[in-house]
Amino acid sequence: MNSRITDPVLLSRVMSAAEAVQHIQPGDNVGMSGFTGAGYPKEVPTALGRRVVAAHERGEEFQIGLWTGASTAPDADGVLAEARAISSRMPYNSDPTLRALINAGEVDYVDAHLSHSAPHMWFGFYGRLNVAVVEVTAVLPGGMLVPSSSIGNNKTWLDQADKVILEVNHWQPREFEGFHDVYYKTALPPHRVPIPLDDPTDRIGDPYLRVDPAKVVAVVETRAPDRNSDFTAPDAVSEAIAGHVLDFLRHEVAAGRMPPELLPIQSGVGNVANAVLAGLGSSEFTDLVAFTEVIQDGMLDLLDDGTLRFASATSFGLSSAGVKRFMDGIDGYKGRILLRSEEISNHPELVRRLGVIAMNGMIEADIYGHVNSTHVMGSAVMNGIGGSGDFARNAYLNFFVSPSTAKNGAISSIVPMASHVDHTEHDVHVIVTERGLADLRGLSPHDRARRVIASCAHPSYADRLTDYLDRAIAARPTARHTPHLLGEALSWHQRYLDTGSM
Ligand code: 0RQ
Repeated sequence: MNSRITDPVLLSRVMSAAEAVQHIQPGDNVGMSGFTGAGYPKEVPTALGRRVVAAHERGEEFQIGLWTGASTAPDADGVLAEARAISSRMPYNSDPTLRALINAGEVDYVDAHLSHSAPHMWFGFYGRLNVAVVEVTAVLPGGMLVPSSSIGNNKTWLDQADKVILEVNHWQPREFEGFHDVYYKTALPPHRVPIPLDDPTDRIGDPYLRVDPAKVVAVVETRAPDRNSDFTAPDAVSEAIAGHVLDFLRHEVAAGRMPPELLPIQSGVGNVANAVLAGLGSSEFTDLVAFTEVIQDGMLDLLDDGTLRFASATSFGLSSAGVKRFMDGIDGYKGRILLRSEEISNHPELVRRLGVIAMNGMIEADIYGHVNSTHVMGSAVMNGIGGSGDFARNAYLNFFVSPSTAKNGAISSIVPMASHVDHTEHDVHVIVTERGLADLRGLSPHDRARRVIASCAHPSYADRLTDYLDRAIAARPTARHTPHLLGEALSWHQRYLDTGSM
């Protein structure tokens, strides 16, 4: 008996990935596991890509709609993009090959709030899910599944799909059993009830995913690792940003607006986020908890040094060194980490009730406090909104962080008017660059604009931004609430486009 597959019926469905993908048909919507490069299927996407390429060579059309938890990896999104296998994609992508196809207009991308993706599936907003392809750590009798390094939307895909392909990954530690909390008591309006999670450490569901064995058409085995991208060491810019965030948290504690152990923290992905976490590790803060999406290396550091006592998330997003550290010390993390479905890890009701401190990256902010997290020059999507809206909109306190310039200083991250808005002036609390921090809470638009320019803009752009604001105020005697010189505002972006750099 295969030690990872102890259900005799499902053991009888073990086959190769090439055989398994015969169950996926052109035009199918396919829900795959995967979140920030963790827990995505490793064998089926490559086999599907080969099948699609062969079909295209025969002159046959073959594309699928691809839904996931969030980003996957080169051996999932990447191979399928290269095979031109994807017609539409939801709800988050960071793969560069797929990004290029989306921006070339060849793939329809639905960039959705991550907390919405599962409920909108249940509501029927996205149509039928034909096949689920889900990585698991082990298959237990009766269709009980030990999840792997992310949960994402797996519960929903397994539940809603007509057919299911399981990938059992022997690389994932068998000791994962007990690290997950899958809440099954979700209901549709008008029958919804409050989610019984009062504290980030609460366990409210089961350690297992469930699948109806009758729907499982194939089980594929693999030993391939997760993506495990490495982080770059914090540089002076990200350290300066982290320093401003930490000073501000101290200030909030001193003002009595937060307890000394802070409130549950959420941290976006990337190097700046990692630097903030590193800053927390070398600070006086202790006994923290995280209510977040992704556990990246910085959070593992905090769990290791005792700064963090508990982390609730939906996924890991570790470097290869981070994975080794986690696997070596896995028993010590049990009970201190819980992975949940993304409709729970990112749930607006929970984020609001727990009073989360949200920290996320941005592409640009405008002087009035609108934030663009997704679109370069207003047109080309970078990744997607991910969970940033789920957390920021409902947070007790949110930070948006970025270097003050991009592209070696050619672009200001502080602009007169954001070229695309993901988070509005009504939602954004604190903007941080390496220059400083602008606390926008309770300020009128003019005061916000002065503060953002003074605290966050790079010196080579600050005077021009002030000049813009002064002239906009002067030019709009009857519209001075958030005055703009519309043509000029967007010329900030046009100027860079005119250089031909994009
Ligand atoms: O592109 O590498 O080609 O030069 O954007 O920018 O500075 O490396 O920053 O990795 O933290 O990403 C907003 C994209 C920031 C990210 C964003 C270009 C820049 C570079 C990346 P190059 P940096 P980061 C949790 C929460 C939305 C989702 C989210 C993001 C590239 O934080 O995707 O928050 N957020 N999820 O050059 C032109 C500007 C630019 C710019 C940056 N003003 N103009 N290009 N860039 N600013 C995770 C999940 O939800 C899963």
